[in-house]
Amino acid sequence: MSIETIKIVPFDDQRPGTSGLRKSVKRFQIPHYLAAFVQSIFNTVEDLQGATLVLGGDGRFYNREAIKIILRIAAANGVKKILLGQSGILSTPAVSHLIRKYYALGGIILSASHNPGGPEGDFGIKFNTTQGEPAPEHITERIYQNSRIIDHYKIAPLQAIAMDKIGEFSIENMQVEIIDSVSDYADYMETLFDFTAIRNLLTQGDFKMLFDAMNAVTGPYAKEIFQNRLGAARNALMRQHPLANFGGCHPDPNQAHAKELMQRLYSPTGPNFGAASDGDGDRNMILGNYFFVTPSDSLAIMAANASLILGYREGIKGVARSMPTSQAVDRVAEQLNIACYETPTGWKFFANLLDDQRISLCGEESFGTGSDHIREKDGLWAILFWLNLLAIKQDSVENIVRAHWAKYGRNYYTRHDYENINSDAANELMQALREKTHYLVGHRLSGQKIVTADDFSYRDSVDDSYTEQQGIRIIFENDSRIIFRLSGTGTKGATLRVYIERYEANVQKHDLDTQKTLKTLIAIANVIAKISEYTGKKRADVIT
Ligand code: VG1
Ligand code: CO
Repeated sequence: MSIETIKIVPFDDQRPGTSGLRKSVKRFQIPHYLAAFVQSIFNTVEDLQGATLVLGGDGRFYNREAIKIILRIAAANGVKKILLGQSGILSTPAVSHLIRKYYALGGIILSASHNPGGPEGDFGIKFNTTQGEPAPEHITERIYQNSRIIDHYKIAPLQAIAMDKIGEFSIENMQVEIIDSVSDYADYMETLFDFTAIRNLLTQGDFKMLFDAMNAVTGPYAKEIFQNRLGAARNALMRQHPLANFGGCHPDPNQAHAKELMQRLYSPTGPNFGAASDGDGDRNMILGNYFFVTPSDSLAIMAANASLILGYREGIKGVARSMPTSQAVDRVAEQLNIACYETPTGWKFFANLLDDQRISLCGEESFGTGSDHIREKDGLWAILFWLNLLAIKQDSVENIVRAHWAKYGRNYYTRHDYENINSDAANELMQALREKTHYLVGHRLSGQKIVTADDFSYRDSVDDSYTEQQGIRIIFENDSRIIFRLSGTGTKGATLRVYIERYEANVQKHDLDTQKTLKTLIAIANVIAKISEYTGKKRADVIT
């Protein structure tokens, strides 16, 4: 063995955020930066010797270079086998699935998800553990503490690494198996959904779908699943070829960043169903003709209809949503008489509830939905769920959503993001709000009494772990909510997210414009948090 030990000075900025370590590509390209973090993961993880790991990424700029470095470090650290996606490509949900299917010790995912890519864009790295879930906070914190003191890493010598062909090779004593990125995942989807019913929907009659892969990782998955296995038309996919810079766009499936898809759905001759996924394939946006489904509503509708779907026929055990996600799913859980958990933002907080079989479905307002089938949110899974539902109901997306509102009421919902603001100002804004919460309860604003004002904290009911400062909540007696938190995935300055929600039971009032009907709450949010003063911005940069 000719393993080299490279001495380094540790970096001080490797604390993982909401979803792994995310930095600019430029930062990751600094000599030893990526290697130091990878070695910190390996120093932290137990049972690494002789283990199997899954490795892959969303194909963004620096994906291949990072994989070569990681393979050499893994070989030097006693890993026995790496399952590597062909050409270095694996979506986040596919990694989670592969870890579970092949009983791997864990996996490394290379992605900055919805953040832009390319030499001027972002890169990221995330470690998932044995059940396929994002490492919990006590592990990410240990990785971070290690990264602050690490003074060397071990690496196998440079060698040519061919990752484009299915097959096997070795690096020192480690075996690398290049696997098809798509087939295991696609096979698994066939066990959860009625592919025959979906195929009939897509091939008989005049139903049309359009999927926007945003030039990100889901292109090859969508081609295999929607076209090869389900018979979708040739023109059912757009931006299907993965590009290292995502065509210069934000691979974020929302109304602001999937403009062309929106335009094509908002047309009299447009498709019946539209959908998009993000950089690493874990997010989803669902559209009908002239109709946008909020992610919070999507979760609620899935929960209400789960027992119709093959993989969930036994019924669902419970549901969970992240705290800022609208309370639409809570109403479904109440009707079904199942538990509904409220967790901090980030998928890792669902993992224990899924492992302990307390919940079957979970989701976030940020276009993320998933279930106990894996331990990540899953974009294509959510889209297949909707297609399966449409095939069963033989009705439009809009009618399904409206019927849901008629039964449960509608939670009007919006999120306003103020991006790239000064970090000190953002922290001051949050601190000032935190102090205000102490005397807001009992006050009336626009006629509504505030019943809760706090900084959300969470105690995990499975392992008792505790997490604080997860967002300021202001909750009114009529269930309206204003929530403020700072993003943990951005790489430039700070991003303030303001989440606004109002419940409307009256079906006569389910056709209002979201921004207009939430206007008063939006104004209250601005005044309470002094948003314009702290951020210098008159309006949000992105409204979803
Ligand atoms: C955002 C979303 C959060 C999501 C996270 C990772 O985090 O708000 O709900 O779990 O991104 O999603 P933040 O801290 O920026 O608000 V992904 O698709 O980047 O893996
Ligand atoms: Co993502």
